[in-house]
Amino acid sequence: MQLGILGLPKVGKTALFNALTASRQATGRFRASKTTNVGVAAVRDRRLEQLRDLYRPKRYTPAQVRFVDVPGIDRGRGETLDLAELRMMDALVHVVRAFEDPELLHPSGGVDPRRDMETIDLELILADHEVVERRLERLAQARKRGLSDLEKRERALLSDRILPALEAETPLRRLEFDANEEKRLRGYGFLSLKPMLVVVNVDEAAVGDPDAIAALAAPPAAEPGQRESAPCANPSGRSPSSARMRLLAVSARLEEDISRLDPTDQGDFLTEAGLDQPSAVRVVQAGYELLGLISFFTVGDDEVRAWTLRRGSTAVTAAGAVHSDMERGFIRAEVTGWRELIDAGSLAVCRERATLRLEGKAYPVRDGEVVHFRFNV
Ligand SMILES: Nc1nc2c(ncn2[C@@H]2O[C@H](COP(=O)(O)OP(=O)(O)OP(=O)(O)O)[C@@H](O)[C@H]2O)c(=O)[nH]1
Ligand SMILES: [Mg+2]
Repeated sequence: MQLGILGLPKVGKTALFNALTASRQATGRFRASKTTNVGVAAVRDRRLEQLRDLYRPKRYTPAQVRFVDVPGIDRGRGETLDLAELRMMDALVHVVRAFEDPELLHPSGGVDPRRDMETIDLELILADHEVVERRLERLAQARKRGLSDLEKRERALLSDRILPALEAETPLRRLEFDANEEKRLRGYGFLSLKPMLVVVNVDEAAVGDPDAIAALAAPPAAEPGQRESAPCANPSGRSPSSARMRLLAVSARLEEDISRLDPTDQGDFLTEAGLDQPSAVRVVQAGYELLGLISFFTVGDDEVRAWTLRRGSTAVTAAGAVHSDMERGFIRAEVTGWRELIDAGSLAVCRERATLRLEGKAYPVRDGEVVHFRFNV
């Protein structure tokens, strides 16, 4: 999974990046940084850690997430987002400032998370708009030679749905597309279509306080009654927008400080701050949810390892994630839950207790399952 961190200047993007990747990139109070930071973080997963402690394997391989922290942009100074980097990301992490600091001026005047969310959304919408216009121009030129059916469908999708939405300043993530349309859109790397996690960078005192971001989760008052207006997660989780947008309150600087402590001390400091998980875990979890990803595990004396899959993937797809031979020669998957395995102490005991099941190719692997593939090539 690749997550792109973006936002206005001086909102705490690099502080968050440092907390997430345990890096020490410079965070600056005075001058906006102009460098893109790239880092990889191992996904911390308590389930996998328990399996590691059970097997004590030669190799321990958690899943990895790549984070890219692009410099903040100041439109007033004619700066533009590092789009090429962001287009390759699976999802975007938009850091908005909610912390007060009289010595750190906000580029747009006062602290206003809602306004900043809209500002950045508009930035993404403009970038997408440019891409659509360019493509439609090309298709218009190609009309002389005649368009293929595929091109006609593409043009219809762009001009009937995508362009009007962008012109109404609606991020594409709020629209619903069927599987075919999604496939057709994939190549564009539309930024406003990417799932978005809004990280609200709050004061240290507000970090454990659920009310800190409650007001942001409500639909904007300016557009009441619009079906597609709710920009954020709602508790029912059913609206199309909520599926592709989440909010998380984080105190980036506090988490950056905690990430630099000795690992054995980190838990106490988190508890004191009213948190049970560090932002590194919460951000990655939100990313998995936004992207519909799950983890399954493979275990053994050689290696205990996490694998990432799209929710709903079948056992044979899971086998392919591990090795193409396993997919080709797939016979059966032996499946149990991570907790059942911890309780039993070994797969052999799981088998005796009948908590290890034999599943076929079409079995949908679930989050947290331990899978052993039987294959023959
Ligand atoms: N008070 C307070 N200050 C913070 C917080 N998070 C970040 N800062 C400070 O804000 C300043 C900017 O932080 P950065 O992480 O460099 O911000 P950035 O978004 O990466 O900035 P650019 O890359 O220059 O756009 C630094 O001095 C941070 O220490 C916070 O939660 N509270
Ligand atoms: Mg920065």
